[in-house]
Amino acid sequence: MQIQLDRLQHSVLTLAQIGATPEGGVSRLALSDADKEGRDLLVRWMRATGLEVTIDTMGNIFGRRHGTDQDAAILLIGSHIDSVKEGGKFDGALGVLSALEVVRTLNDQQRQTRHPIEVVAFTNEEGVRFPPAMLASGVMAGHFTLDYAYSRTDTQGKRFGEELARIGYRGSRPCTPRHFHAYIEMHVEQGPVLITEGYPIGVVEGVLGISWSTITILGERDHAGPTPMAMRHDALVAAAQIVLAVRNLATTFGGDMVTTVGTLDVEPNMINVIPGRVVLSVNIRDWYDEKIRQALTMLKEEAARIAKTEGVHIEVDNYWHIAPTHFSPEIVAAVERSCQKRGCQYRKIVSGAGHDANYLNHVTRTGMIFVPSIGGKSHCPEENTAWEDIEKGANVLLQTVLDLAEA
Ligand code: HGY
Ligand code: MN
Ligand code: MN
Repeated sequence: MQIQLDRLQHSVLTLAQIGATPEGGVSRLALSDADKEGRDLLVRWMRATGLEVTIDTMGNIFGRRHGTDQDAAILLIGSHIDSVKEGGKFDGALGVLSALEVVRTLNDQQRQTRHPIEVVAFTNEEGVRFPPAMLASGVMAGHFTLDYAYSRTDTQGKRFGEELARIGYRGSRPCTPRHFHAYIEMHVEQGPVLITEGYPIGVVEGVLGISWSTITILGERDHAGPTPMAMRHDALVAAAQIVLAVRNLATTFGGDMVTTVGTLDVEPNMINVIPGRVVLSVNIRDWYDEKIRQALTMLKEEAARIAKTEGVHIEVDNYWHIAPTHFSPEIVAAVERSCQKRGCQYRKIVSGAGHDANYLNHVTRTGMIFVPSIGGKSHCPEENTAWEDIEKGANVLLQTVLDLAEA
């Protein structure tokens, strides 16, 4: 039994038209009009595939295919369809649409499974409009309350709960764990390992731990002309030292550690005014939780030193932390067996990118299947994966479903 690549390709390219950017990427920020349009299309496709669609209180979309044993645990397969701004057409969408393609293939072959199968699209995996990331899977895993999630606001002050209702996806089903058998997520690697080493499949063993912080620097806004240098409390000069300190954490700790300042807002951001306030984001990731915590402590100490030297006030708000994820050895083995059955070359791999699978791993046995990213690129319009690799990945997902759902 093989998936139908042309059908999967058509679905991916059709969804990619929604929020398409001129450079060939997609902007489908969570709960935006483009996200709603993508959701509506997915729900239409699910219904056309004979799936029973339900929406939960976080807007997660579930398409259910009944099994022969209604009491059997649910095999959950999927990912997310929200994107970063000007992201790629495969991040998230490929996992949801490959899961749908698996169900379409089972339908074509009239194959029944003992376990029910549900295709899922999780809300706000990216967390770029409403931080933190993986918010909806995090609510399901009990790591965030519904109130916390609904209260998250974007830079325009719009609240998550209201935006979810506005797009018509504030469902009634509680966003809580159900009787799940396992969760499998197919995803592009978003890094350079598989493409460099020439493997079409990555059997994912886990995900780096992630820590997100906001650093606010309060200096003194003043005239850029008559203010002598010795009198200045320049928030941006302090911020610049923080940015370098963040990068140097990775150099100091080495190993898998990656550190990023992705956003930096300067106020009032005018050529003739000494910046009075700067807000920047800090993203620290590593395979060892202790190293993440040590890095954060080191950064806070560095910030205190910079604050003193520059005569500014610095606040570090570490608002999100998810420990490194180790996926279920049973599911990792099931994915590995599928590769062997399908004759696919693979290598074990750890994910540097966060996924809803991080939180599902707290709810049920979880595993992931990676396919290569050309040039290792992602979260940008250049994100791309060869269709023959996508075909292999989707067939490994199909095989894993046949085995776990007991076709
Ligand atoms: O940030 C991440 O790793 C994910 O893409 N949200
Ligand atoms: Mn993703
Ligand atoms: Mn992403």
